[in-house]
Amino acid sequence: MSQALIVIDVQNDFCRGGALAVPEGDAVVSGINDRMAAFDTVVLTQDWHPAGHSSFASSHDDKAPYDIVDMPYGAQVLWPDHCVQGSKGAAFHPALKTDPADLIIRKGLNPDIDSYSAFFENDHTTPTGLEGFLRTRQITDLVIVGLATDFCVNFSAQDAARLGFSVSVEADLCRGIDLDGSLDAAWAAMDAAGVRHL
Ligand code: VGL
Ligand code: ZN
Repeated sequence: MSQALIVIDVQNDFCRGGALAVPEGDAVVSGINDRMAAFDTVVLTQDWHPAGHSSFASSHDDKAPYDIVDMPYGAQVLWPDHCVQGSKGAAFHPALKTDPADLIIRKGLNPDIDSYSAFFENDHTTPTGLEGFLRTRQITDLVIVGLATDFCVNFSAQDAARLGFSVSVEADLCRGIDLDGSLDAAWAAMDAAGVRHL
């Protein structure tokens, strides 16, 4: 068995003072840094949207952040502008160790489709390429940590389990946004998909 650590979106905009700050987002950074040492393969993901991305409330008339709209690929929460390509908010948290990363995968680049998962855009079909990277390295087991538990961690973990990887999410190294019970719903959905968690 060969395992990889997948670190989801530990970026300034999801941490204190950021555009879409996750409560206690910063609290995961030092534990994630320590965890990296146990893995031969470390992957970081980076939410990386073009300005005017369709997931931003500001791109829609008469919509506010956290409203939900129907997109061709399904329901989409609208967010404050965040993780705009090249911005300080899109950069990794300054204390996150990035040197151990084998791969940095950027997602959310398509202006018309959001991408919570590290594996597929929110249409659940357009791949990011991460699956191929992991398979060509014969990786079978994934540990997933980062931000936010109920969105990008959740979607990544479910996709990984459906792709046949053995998946654990380490809850103490994740923090959630929790919109209308989304955190409990995310844990239930991950359980149903066969994701293990501590
Ligand atoms: C995320 C909302 C929008 C996340 C990214 O990293 O969980 N959430 N973009
Ligand atoms: Zn985003």
